[in-house]
Amino acid sequence: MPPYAGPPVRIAVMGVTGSGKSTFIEQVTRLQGIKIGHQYESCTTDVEPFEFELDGRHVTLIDTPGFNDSSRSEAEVLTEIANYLDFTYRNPPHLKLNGIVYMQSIQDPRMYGSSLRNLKMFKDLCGESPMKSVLLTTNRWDKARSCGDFDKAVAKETELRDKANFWQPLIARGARMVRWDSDDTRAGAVEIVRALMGAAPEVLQIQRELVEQEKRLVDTTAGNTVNEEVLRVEKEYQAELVKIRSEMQEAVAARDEEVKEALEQSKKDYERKLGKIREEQDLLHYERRNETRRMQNEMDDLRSAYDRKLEKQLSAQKLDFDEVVAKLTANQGKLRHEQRVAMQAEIDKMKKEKSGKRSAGQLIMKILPLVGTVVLGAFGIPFAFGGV
Ligand SMILES: Nc1nc2c(ncn2[C@@H]2O[C@H](COP(=O)(O)OP(=O)(O)O)[C@@H](O)[C@H]2O)c(=O)[nH]1
Ligand SMILES: [Mg+2]
Repeated sequence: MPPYAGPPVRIAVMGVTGSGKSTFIEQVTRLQGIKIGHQYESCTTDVEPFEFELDGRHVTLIDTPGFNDSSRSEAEVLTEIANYLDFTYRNPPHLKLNGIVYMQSIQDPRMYGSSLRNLKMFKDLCGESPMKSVLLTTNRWDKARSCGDFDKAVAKETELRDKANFWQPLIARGARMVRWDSDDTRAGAVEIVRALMGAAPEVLQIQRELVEQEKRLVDTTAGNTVNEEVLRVEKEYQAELVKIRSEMQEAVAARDEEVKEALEQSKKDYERKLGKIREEQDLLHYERRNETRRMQNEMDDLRSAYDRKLEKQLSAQKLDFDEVVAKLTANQGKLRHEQRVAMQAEIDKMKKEKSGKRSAGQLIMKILPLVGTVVLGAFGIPFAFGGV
């Protein structure tokens, strides 16, 4: 087992499409094959984790799609992000985020509608608590310099910091603002990741809502924001259809075939758009509880089948209880503090049993989830890897 210098670190990278999230991740991780966008296409359509090692720690950077995605609706993007955050937090080992890098180009002449909307979604996803581990990161300073726009960029930075509808409320709640100055591309990006590595893992508001409160997506804060917009657009389309129908009656009365045909086409377009809106509503109203229960049950079944098989193999090995305890104790210095404490508790519990009831196999079954198979193997505990 690699002797990591601390617990694993998970950092999400968020921001509008084209802000430079994938570029940032590529720079830090030096991983090949990360899709970088050009012009207006959106490359990151899925939530995607990228793993690497930094300062002896296992770090995962999670690339996310922006809410201004050119090919997908807000409901689809939110579903994608929510599913990932839900699944990773709901299931063991209940992963949380240590921090979030929120990327913003300093070259945007002003905060566009899409930037503000994306920021609103970001606030809704995070909620109140985790702002301490948010780094509001500005990039494209290299471009600002080369275009002679550096002073303008600094003014923009001040505006982002001070304005109530930009970052000021986030900063007031503990978010920090940093520059990712691409003149020292990798070093700067690594410093940003480092600044978040010490932070304790936090649960995002959307994770609390979905997992702890078992809400449907539409009933979460972020889901509600998307749904309000979906409902507004639905109303607009329906009003258009009413208008088209009455205009059609007039065209029929006037026997104007050309106008009638154009209106027919228009009607079809709006009906298609309404169909798309319904799909978005279905996504938001989807009853997740059933699905997550089913997944949980499947995982539990798999686990107990695995446990039964393992227990059988272990008992067939007729291990000596005292010998296993001695090996575990001799090696405990290699474990993290909390693993050591939990392991000792299991040993003490088993020692309280009458000597006939003490089982090395059962003890191993208890210790296994705490430290993993590889570690037990490294401790010299005879272990059944094959066939399980
Ligand atoms: N000049 C400059 N270009 C950048 C910077 N960051 C990203 N880009 C460019 O911006 C475009 C979009 O970047 P990408 O990483 O795909 O954005 P994403 O949609 O947020 O993942 C690409 O053409 C990048 O090369 C930066 O700091 N400086
Ligand atoms: Mg991307």
